[in-house]
Amino acid sequence: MATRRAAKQRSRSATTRSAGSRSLKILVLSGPNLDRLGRREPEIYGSTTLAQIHERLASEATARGARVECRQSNHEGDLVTWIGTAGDDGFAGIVINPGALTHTSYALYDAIKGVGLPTVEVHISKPDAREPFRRRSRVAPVVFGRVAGFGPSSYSLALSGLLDRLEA
Ligand code: DHK
Repeated sequence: MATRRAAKQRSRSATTRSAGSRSLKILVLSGPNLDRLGRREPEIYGSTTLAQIHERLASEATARGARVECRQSNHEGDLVTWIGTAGDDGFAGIVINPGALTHTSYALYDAIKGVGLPTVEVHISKPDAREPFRRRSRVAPVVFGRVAGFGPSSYSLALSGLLDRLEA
């Protein structure tokens, strides 16, 4: 009896382990100045902090049987490196808010194109309705979707759309 219980237990933990390793892992990146969310221009970006956004994404991913790893850097090179190694690191897709690098970075364009993972571009605000320089996104041609203007929910909508696509 004890032996059967032990065998059942072993098989359950194997299932859990393999379900865990099967679950989709998404890389969530935020670029320059997004570490200041909650304090930075609250009339544009709101009062939610990046840590709160990350917590919400983690629970939304868990609810869908997926996982997120959330990172922020003020340095373009960090983002380029993280994107470039995302496939090798087992990520199935990327959600990225490149901050102002959206409008300038050919390096991010190349990194996203090169890694070949489905990527969603996210903005908290609606850049098209702001200064003219924000109307151009350098990464737009290499992402499969863009979400902007929903405040912190932009990240959640992007994650949801990415998981829908990966599960399809
Ligand atoms: C964030 C930034 O930091 C800006 O440079 C972009 C984006 C817009 C956002 O809305 O999340 O222009």
